[in-house]
Amino acid sequence: MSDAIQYELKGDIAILRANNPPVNALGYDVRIGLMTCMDRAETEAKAVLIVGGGRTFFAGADIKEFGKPPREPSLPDICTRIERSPLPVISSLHGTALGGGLEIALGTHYRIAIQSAKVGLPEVHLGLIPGAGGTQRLPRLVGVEKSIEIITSGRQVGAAEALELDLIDEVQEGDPEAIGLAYAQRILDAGKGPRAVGELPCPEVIDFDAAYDAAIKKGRGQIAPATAIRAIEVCCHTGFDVGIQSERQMFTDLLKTPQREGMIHAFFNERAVSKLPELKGVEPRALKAIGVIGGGTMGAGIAVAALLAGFDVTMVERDGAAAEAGTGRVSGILQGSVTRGKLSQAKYDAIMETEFRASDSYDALSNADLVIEAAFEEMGVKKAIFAELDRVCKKGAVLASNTSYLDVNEIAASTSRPADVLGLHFFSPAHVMKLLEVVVADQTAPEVVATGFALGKALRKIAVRSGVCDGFIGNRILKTYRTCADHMIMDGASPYEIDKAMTGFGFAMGPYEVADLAGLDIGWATRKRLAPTRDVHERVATYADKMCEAGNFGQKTGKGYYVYEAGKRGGTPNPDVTALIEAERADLGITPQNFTHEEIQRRYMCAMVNEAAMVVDESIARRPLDVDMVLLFGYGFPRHWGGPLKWADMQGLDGILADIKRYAEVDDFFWQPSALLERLVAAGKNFEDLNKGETV
Ligand code: T1G
Repeated sequence: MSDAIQYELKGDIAILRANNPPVNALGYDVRIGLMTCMDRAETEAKAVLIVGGGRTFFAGADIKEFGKPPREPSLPDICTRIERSPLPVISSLHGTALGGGLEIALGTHYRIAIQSAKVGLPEVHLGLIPGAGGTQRLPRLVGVEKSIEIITSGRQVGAAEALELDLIDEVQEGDPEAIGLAYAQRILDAGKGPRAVGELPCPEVIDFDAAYDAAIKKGRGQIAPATAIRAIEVCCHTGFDVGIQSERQMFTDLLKTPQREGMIHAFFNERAVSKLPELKGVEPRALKAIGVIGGGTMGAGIAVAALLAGFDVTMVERDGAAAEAGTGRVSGILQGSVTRGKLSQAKYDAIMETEFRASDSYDALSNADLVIEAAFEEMGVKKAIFAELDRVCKKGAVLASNTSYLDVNEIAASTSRPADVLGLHFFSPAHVMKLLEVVVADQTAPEVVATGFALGKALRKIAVRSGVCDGFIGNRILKTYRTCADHMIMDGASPYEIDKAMTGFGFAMGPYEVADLAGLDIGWATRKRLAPTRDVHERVATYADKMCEAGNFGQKTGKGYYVYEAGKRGGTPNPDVTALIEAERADLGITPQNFTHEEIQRRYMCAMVNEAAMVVDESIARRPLDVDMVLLFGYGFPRHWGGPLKWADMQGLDGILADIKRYAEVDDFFWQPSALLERLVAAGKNFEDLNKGETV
């Protein structure tokens, strides 16, 4: 028998210790172990202590088992088995008692935790709801409102808050097993017996329909949070056993949904994406002192991300005034963290006094282990900077550019050490956005690539390897699906319909709301940059240039696709834009056609998938999952779809290819089917097959 649960009798107390590293997931062996050890304890002990070995209490069901045939015993049965034991059962929590882990603890009669322990029911992040009694026991302990907030947010609750909520009984410092044993002995000495949460009275009733509707609206298409509210509602109207059955039914229904498949795809691949086979055994270079060139929005954000990760940061600007301004931006961002309680004043002072400095001299970078250039997006400027870095930086220093589309090979060629050069493309705001594109140039050395990923890990980013092309992975694909949207505008759709359709798909903002936020001048500059080499067959809307020529850059000027009023969230459609679009259609002799939301979504997604397939086919992205993670963590792609290529697999690649070919009958320049997409359809394979290492 496996020792996934280790059994030890200490006096009158049977210890059931989880032994399933790394996170004591409640896989089959662990579940069998819990059942058999409970049986054994009841033959010889007077109390039971359940505790996690290693770094954490159970961190939840084994997510790898989802989608496979279920194997008894189920988690709900184990929780009920524990709760109905004639012996008092105590759980001692440390690390992260999440999902089924917390549900096991809720099935025990008493709960103690160490100060750093965290608990939670994050199932909604997997497209699920708690499926082992969480929606029935939690409300009986902490009430309905707090249960709805904890379950629909999926957030982690610290030990102190859990104590306040009566979710746990005691918080103590020390070894989880030792404090658990002492607590169990005190319970025995006090003559206390089992105390079943499931037998507590049903909690208060609230307006569940209103709560459900609010969850649907907030979920932007996600169904799990709203479903959890219905499960909690059952808890308020029926007995425990009926409630458990209803919860189980809702849980198993959600197991079958594409959203569960998409979100678990995201869960595993946000971890897998930074684990590149080519870097196995490759040691990154040591990183302690980081240089940042440029103290603008990006440079300051990068500096803050590095400072908060504990690095020593030297910022270099062109002169004293700019260095001072950059320092002001850094301190402003950090002060915001202090105000929000995310950073202590003492830590802020330490950072600003000893860990951060700004200079107007490149000589200040002579000791930097890695320098990130975040200066003006112009190749001449970059080359001059890298020539300086080549002169002053020590041997072995990694030289990185934060460029968002320029050729990193050309930048590397401006130094005598191209093997030490790579791109580190952060996303604004750099201290918030999780995505980091690690752009690998032709001569970048493997240990330099490994250093880029080590930096990403230290900054708690999702680092994705990208090859060199215009826009790398994300911006290249963005340009294509934005162009597709512009074509739909020329053909009859309005920017506002497109925004509405894509927020209906699950995006937080539509493409034109995003453009207004980022600044329309960015796209304008790109169109001007690419104009000299533009193919004559390319359809380019000129109304957007007219908006920019009039100085309408979006939120920063108060007017773009939308008109923004001071102090008001969001904007209202700008009638000038509609007039410009109609005039351009008339000039081109276009009779506008209607687009349904479904048609807008389908075309937009087909364009995204098609370009993404080309990005994979050209090895700019190593695998389809790499593209999925870029879109999830850098472009607000709805997580419940898993990413554009996971979405494509779930829709069926043959249908997507057929639609692209149909669109190509009207515009065979923009709609050129990806050769990879055609090979996959011909072979009856999909993008997930490529993620598993298959080739076509
Ligand atoms: N199942 C399987 N593998 C898991 C896992 C899990 N629950 N949690 C983590 N792993 C793997 C992970 O893929 C990685 O593998 C390694 O463990 C270390 O994880 C019935 C149905 C616990 C906070 O959602 O939030 O219970 O990449 O890198 O940063 O109601 O892992 O090394 O091969 O993330 O220290 C509910 C998910 C499940 C918790 C630790 N529980 N996990 O973070 O390490 S559903 C969760 C996490 C459920 C019941 C329902 C985090 C962590 P590899 P890591 P970490």
